[in-house]
Amino acid sequence: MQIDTFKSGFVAVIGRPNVGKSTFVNQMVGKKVAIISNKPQTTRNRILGVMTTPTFQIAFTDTPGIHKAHTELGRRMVHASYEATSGVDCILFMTTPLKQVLHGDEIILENLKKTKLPVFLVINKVDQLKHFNDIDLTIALYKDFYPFAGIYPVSVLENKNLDHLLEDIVRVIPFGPKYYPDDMCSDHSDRFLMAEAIREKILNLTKEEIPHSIACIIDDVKKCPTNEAYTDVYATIFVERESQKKIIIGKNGDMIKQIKEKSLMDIKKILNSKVHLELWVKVKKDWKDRPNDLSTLGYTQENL
Ligand SMILES: Nc1nc2c(ncn2[C@@H]2O[C@H](COP(=O)(O)OP(=O)(O)OP(=O)(O)O)[C@@H](O)[C@H]2O)c(=O)[nH]1
Ligand SMILES: [Mg+2]
Repeated sequence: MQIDTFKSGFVAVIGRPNVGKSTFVNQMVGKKVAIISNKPQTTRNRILGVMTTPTFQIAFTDTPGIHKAHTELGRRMVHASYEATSGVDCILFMTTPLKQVLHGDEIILENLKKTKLPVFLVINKVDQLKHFNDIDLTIALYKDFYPFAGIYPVSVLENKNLDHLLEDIVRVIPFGPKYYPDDMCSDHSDRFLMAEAIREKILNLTKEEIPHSIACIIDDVKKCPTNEAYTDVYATIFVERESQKKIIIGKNGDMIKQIKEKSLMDIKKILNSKVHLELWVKVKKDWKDRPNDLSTLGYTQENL
């Protein structure tokens, strides 16, 4: 690595929930560092996703979707997202093709007006447009609203136009050292990734208030005492109400069985081992508004 030609930098990815921020960071890193779902507020923590090539290294920070928070957890998530925009080299503001500037986007962009950093507008999901030219309207509206350093209509799912965006990110990041080792993709522990994998399965298998009401922690990870080839993983899923516990367990335990089977596939890959997974479901009433519960579940100001 030659310091005078190698480039390295930090990039925050922010935007409303569900616009595709985590999908984008995973795509850039080439590995799943953040969970994805079609439910808003999937990501709850800042997650570092490191992309390393022979000529540059970019540390992306995936962030929770910025929304009007109604709970203490929500307020902490939004705070964490704005915090992620300091100390970086550039900011990617992600939105989707729209016929007007959404109020949620207006609020984020008003906040970004304080920054002197280059802000790139990334309009994701252009694959959903009936006519590609319709994107011109979104571009015109957003351009009037904020002095973006660049505008990129992209489709992360179809890998469309991401190369242009990447080229421009590399242009704005400075020459510098490789901050992270080649094999480091994320800053989170295996326990975090496993808990998130379980939460992702629940997000994708349930609806209405359940996705927002669950939290998951890994209680223990140890070698199986009777079979060395296996790792035993013990996890607890927390819900807010007794009725939600019933839904998570499902009729004859069908739902928890599905959650377990789908989670196991990811957990085996994370640990690179055969796994016995034990899942428990517990009720922690209104945990999203109780600072002590938020700490127990890992949602502290520092952790987010
Ligand atoms: N059609 C289409 N869907 C996409 C694209 N990128 C992401 N999605 C979908 O959009 C949904 C939300 O994606 P996420 O990456 O979880 O969105 P997010 O912005 O991280 O959401 P939060 O974590 O809630 O803030 C998922 O269903 C993705 O599959 C895209 O380019 N095209
Ligand atoms: Mg996300």
